[in-house]
Amino acid sequence: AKKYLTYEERAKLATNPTASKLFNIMATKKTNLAVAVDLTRKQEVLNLADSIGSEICVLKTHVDIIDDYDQDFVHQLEQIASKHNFLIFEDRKFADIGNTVKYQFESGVYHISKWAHMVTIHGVAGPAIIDGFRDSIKQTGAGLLLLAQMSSKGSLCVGEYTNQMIEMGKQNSDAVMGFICQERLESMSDNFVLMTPGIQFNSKGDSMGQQYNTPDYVVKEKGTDVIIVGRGIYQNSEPKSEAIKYKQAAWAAYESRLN
Ligand code: 5FU
Repeated sequence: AKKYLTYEERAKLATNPTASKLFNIMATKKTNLAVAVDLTRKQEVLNLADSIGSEICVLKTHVDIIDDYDQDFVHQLEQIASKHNFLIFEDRKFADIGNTVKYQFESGVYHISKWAHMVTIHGVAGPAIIDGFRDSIKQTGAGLLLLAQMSSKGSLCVGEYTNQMIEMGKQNSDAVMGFICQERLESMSDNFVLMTPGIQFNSKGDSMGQQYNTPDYVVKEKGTDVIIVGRGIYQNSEPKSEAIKYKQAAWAAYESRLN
């Protein structure tokens, strides 16, 4: 059987500052729940963030789906994040050459590098994509999450590609805080945070390829660290009490795997 360390112990092993910070927040707040707030009006995102902020370790955004995005949105979200002690994760899925992703990260409408504690990147362009983030994250300590596996049906992030992503993470463990994945593989060392989307209690999937598992399955059986829940929470009529249910299930799964 696998030997699981506590999140406190993992915080000490982390090689990226945001990974360490996240493990500590999880341990302090006793939550390994991240919420994907895929709402399209800024006030809706902010209201939900404030209402569930005490229950989560991370709030995941797709800022490019917000119709009325502006600088004030980011400013307010940062205030809510510091009030409730959670981190902001922009799920941008950067995938281009280093020089282009540097512009996409730092410039344009969103200036993601100025406010995101972590962002996702694909490895299709090869490991030099990471060089596009280096200047910026040297200053901020932000973390990169490598997409090692995806939740959707027919995903091509499998097998040897997944192994290469893990290798890319290990070769760049100062910048890389962890992986987006569906399972803990033996080669994923304890300094990395493993985050898993595709989580819902009441559905097996949607009509566009999404596939769902339960918190208990991914954290206890598959050994990942943080569950990412979207529609299961923000589409519920009582998002706060539903968030508490996911938080409790994911935390119980974490505690039971330690024994
Ligand atoms: F990398 C991934 C992935 O493999 N699957 C995902 O679903 C990211 N996601 C994101 O998690 C996706 O873009 C949504 O923002 C979120 C899942 O939302 P749901 O409503 O819980 O399906």
